[in-house]
Amino acid sequence: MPKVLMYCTAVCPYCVLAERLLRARGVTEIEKIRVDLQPELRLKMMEMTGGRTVPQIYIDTHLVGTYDNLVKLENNGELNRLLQN
Ligand SMILES: N[C@@H](CCC(=O)N[C@@H](CS)C(=O)NCC(=O)O)C(=O)O
Repeated sequence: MPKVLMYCTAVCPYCVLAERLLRARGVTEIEKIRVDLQPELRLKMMEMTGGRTVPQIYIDTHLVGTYDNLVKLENNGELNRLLQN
């Protein structure tokens, strides 16, 4: 199972939805980076992902980005492929 990393905050419905979908696809470990607790990491997140909102998700080195992007991958079958690597 590839490494899954998620930039998130404490109160974030899209982060909850993203985690739910990832867990439904068999992901057991998600490294969470709480950008609300560490504002400097939000800056890093914005630099790395080009996104301002949370969640921002990586599957290994693949930048998924937002929850919307995660759902797109789910709908086109790419999510399972990425998680099988
Ligand atoms: N379309 C985005 C929506 C993400 C979103 O709105 N996240 C909220 C938290 S749940 C956020 O980061 N709000 C802060 C902001 O807009 O600056 C997605 O699919 O991830």
